[in-house]
Amino acid sequence: MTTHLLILNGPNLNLLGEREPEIYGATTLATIEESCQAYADVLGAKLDFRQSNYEGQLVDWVHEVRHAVDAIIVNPAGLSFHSIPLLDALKVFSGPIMETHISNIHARDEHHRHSILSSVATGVICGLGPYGYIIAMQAAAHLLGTIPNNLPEPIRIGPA
Ligand code: CA2
Repeated sequence: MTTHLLILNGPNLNLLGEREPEIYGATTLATIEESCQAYADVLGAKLDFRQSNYEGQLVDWVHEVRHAVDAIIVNPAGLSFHSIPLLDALKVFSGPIMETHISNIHARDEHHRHSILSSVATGVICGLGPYGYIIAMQAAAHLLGTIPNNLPEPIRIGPA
């Protein structure tokens, strides 16, 4: 069966590339989506890529897909630091959750350092720029055991 991945993006990420390029780079969210769709093809996976500025919408999406997708990759953006509703919604999902941030949140100011959502994430990727989304997809497929056989062993299996 085809692996189904969901990438969720939180508030303000629709503005990527427009402001604060020194922190978040110049790549737009549309370009990130294009690249993720291309990598989904490499993985033989189906990808849903969504963004919302509304906490409740993100919560609704997690509820909606909880039995339909195999892994969730989430950049919760500003919700990372206070959203108990998103934390609770993610808790009901039983597959891998890859929390992904473009910037290195640990190297930032106090407000941006502690994501409460990390406690329910299977893995956390940050500081790799938009490339982190690709790594998160790969890690999710690895955890699901669905990386295609035609990809090299270090990508499929890694150190044994
Ligand atoms: O590095 C990330 O991906 C973040 O999740 C981005 C959040 C920030 O609050 C997190 O600490 C780290 C901010 C998203 C705001 O998006 C913007 C987009 C364009 C210009 C300015 C902000």
